Amino acid sequence: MKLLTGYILLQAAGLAAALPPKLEEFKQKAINSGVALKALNGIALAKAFTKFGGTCRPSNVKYRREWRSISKHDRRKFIKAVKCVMTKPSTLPFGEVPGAKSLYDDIVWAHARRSGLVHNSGTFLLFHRYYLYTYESELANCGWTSGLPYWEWGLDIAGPHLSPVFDGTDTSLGGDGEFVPNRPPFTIPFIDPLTPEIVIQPGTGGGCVKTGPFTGLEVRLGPFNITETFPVEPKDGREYNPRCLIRDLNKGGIERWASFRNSTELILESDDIFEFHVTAEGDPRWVPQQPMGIHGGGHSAIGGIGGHAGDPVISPYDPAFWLTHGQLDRIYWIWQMLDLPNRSDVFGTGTWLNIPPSPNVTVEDTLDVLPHQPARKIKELMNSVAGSPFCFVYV
Ligand SMILES: *[C@@H]1O[C@H](CO)[C@@H](O)[C@H](O)[C@H]1NC(C)=O
Ligand SMILES: *[C@@H]1O[C@H](CO)[C@@H](O)[C@H](O)[C@H]1NC(C)=O
Ligand SMILES: *[C@@H]1O[C@H](CO)[C@@H](O)[C@H](O)[C@H]1NC(C)=O
Ligand SMILES: *[C@@H]1O[C@H](CO)[C@@H](O)[C@H](O)[C@H]1NC(C)=O
Ligand SMILES: [Cu+2]
Repeated sequence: MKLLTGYILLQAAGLAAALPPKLEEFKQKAINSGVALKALNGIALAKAFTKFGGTCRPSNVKYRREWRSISKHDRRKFIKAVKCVMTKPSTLPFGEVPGAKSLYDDIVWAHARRSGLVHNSGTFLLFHRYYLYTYESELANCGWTSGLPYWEWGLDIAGPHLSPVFDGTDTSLGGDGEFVPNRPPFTIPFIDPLTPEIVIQPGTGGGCVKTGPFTGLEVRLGPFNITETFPVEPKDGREYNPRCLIRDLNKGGIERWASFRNSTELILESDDIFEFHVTAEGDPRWVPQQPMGIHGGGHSAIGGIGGHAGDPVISPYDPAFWLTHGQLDRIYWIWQMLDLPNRSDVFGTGTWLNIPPSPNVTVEDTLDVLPHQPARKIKELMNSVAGSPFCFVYV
């Protein structure tokens, strides 16, 4: 690790003032194969090492790694920590969410209660960053003190069912759901009549996850009535409603929206937070032709409860949610770190698709992840190595 740090610092000295690279600087082959994205991650990392603040420094920064670059021994250790979070009792006030039995349920609820405020809104990227941090902190209390792993979708364009993330062994997050034949395609309805309907063909699963460490995982909260959830805290869905974890691995989600090319172009072609955010999230108001984005693409590669094909409000029930959102945050992080001073802003209002209308979010506004993390100003959450509270980088 010392060697790595020294190398990064050396690079940082040369790169600190460099302008962000442009699309033309990379060959199409490098973009499609992931070579370009890896290089961009390297530059972002070097630049991040010039941005330390607070108590965050090279000696205590957490390295968030791709699942494949974590040893099998450590993957088992990570899975053990996840199970520990799933075993710890709920700490929510008695009766508030009767279905929440474990700390993991509490964390799922933390997403559900804010769902109508933090999707297709100005807080989307940073709420989810803070949310990942919440989980990473609880994993640390359970013995996993390294960075939260992420899943590079581009590596699995041939099919997520072939991925070490989902191969069903004890070093994976479990296999695909049981195959359910003859399912109709899933169609995303759009508000704007001019947008094309997005049709997602069923993937290779569709049923309960029956292999790997999370076999028998009990999904308890939900389903939530989305009409009610947006924009207020949902009233229904809080009861104990035990059922299995459903997955539907689907390479179409990666091919169409979350390939190396899609992630790399997003980074290189977004000049400001408006472009980056609305493209990444596929906000139908601004990019009606591409209403999925890498975010929707990453989710639909998991499908079922893990994806928007299921119940997006409780998508964190799938242990793979965290790796998919880790990848989204990584792409955002790379984009930011290439030019952090100019990329520390927010775009959008405070409600889902601005329903009901709300003021523009500003960096002086606050975000929380109740009851786990206190309200913090959005501007404090911009820099992942500012120590306020973040102290992580992606490698
Ligand atoms: C969801 O909530 C809305 C608004 O309260 C209501 O009109 C609708 O009937 C509910 N749907 C279901 C399936 O309960
Ligand atoms: C995503 O990339 C693939 C190639 O990997 C391309 O065919 C597809 O059109 C891209 N999608 C978007 C939304 O740009
Ligand atoms: C980024 O910010 C610097 C000053 O911090 C400025 O000189 C530069 O022109 C900005 N670049 C862009 C692309 O806005
Ligand atoms: C909110 O942001 C939009 C887009 O940047 C801008 O056009 C609009 O004027 C802002 N509204 C207010 C009230 O500042
Ligand atoms: Cu979410």
